[in-house]
Amino acid sequence: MPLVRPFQTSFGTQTARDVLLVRVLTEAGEGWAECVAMEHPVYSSEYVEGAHAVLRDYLAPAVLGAGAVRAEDMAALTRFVIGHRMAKAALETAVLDATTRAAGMSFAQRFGATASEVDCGVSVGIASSIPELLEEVAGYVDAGYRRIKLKVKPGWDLEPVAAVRDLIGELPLQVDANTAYTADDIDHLRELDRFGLLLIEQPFVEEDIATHVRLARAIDTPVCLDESIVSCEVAIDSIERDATSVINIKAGRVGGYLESLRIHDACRDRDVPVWCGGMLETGVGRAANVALAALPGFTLPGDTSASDRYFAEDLTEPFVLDEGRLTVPTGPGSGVDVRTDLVRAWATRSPELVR
Ligand code: NPQ
Ligand code: MG
Repeated sequence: MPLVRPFQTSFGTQTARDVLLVRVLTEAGEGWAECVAMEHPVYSSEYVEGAHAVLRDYLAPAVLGAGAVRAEDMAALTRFVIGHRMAKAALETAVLDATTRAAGMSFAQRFGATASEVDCGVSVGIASSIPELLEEVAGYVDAGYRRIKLKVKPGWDLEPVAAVRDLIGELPLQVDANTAYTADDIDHLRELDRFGLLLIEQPFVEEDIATHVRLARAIDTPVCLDESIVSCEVAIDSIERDATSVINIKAGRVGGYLESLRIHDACRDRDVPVWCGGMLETGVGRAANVALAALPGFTLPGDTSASDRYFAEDLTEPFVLDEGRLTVPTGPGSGVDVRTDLVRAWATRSPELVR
């Protein structure tokens, strides 16, 4: 799916989203989900072709061979496959969609959501100049977004952050480095303290918890881990080591929404705020994210932007911003219907059936 504008991060520029959809057919009915793996393994080790292969050759056969299956059983059934959490998340979410739909229960109800709408932020890519960045940010402020997140990297940090802070006044602002910095940059990153940021997201490589601890000690701005948090256990460990004081929850990265609920609960027990990350989901994945973001521990606006932030036309009815918020779907399952005519028309390959 073409993006409405190129999205540049410290790991590259995306102009389109290659979306792997999973549909499960069960005795109780069908369920849909979206795999958040990117086309290339440049954000995480997972990527579309790899996720497709591991779903086809390992995950789907294991689940199909297990007889009656609930979403709650799937983590154990697929534990023999190491990693591949985005692929596992997609399969589990499709089953969760089928089973909750059949039960007439919404994702929001299943997750224990307490809000009927969620505050939305927007993630803003690296621009080719400061004036272009300001023009893009001004558009999002006009649209009503309640928090701005700037992608940063060495050479694109203090100047754009200063300019945007000037433009938006007190509006909440945060930055995301997607692992672009090293320990040598700690003194430089401390200069971000003067902009009153909500947080700095994932400055160092995902395996390097120790350098995040060092930065957290040196800087007033809260440090928030994204890529590093691949499970509830890692989340708890990172919190206990004071590497992170805020957590970005992305269901794909941690293996699904059920693991996301565990992370939410563990963070709540420890008074650590969480927010819902985004992976340029279509309406299929966005619906589930909005339900998750409606849980009480999600006290910061998420990257749960409106459909038109990324796509001119969405695979479901579009999510539309209303006073900087999105409405939590209330229908059964994810609460959205996949426009199968569009999926067929835009498909880059024919569906593959595993039975
Ligand atoms: C993040 N997301 O928080 C990610 C990174 C990201 C909204 O900033 C295609 C698919 C392109 C997933 C670009 C946001 C992507 C992507 C960036 C995820 O780190
Ligand atoms: Mg991030």
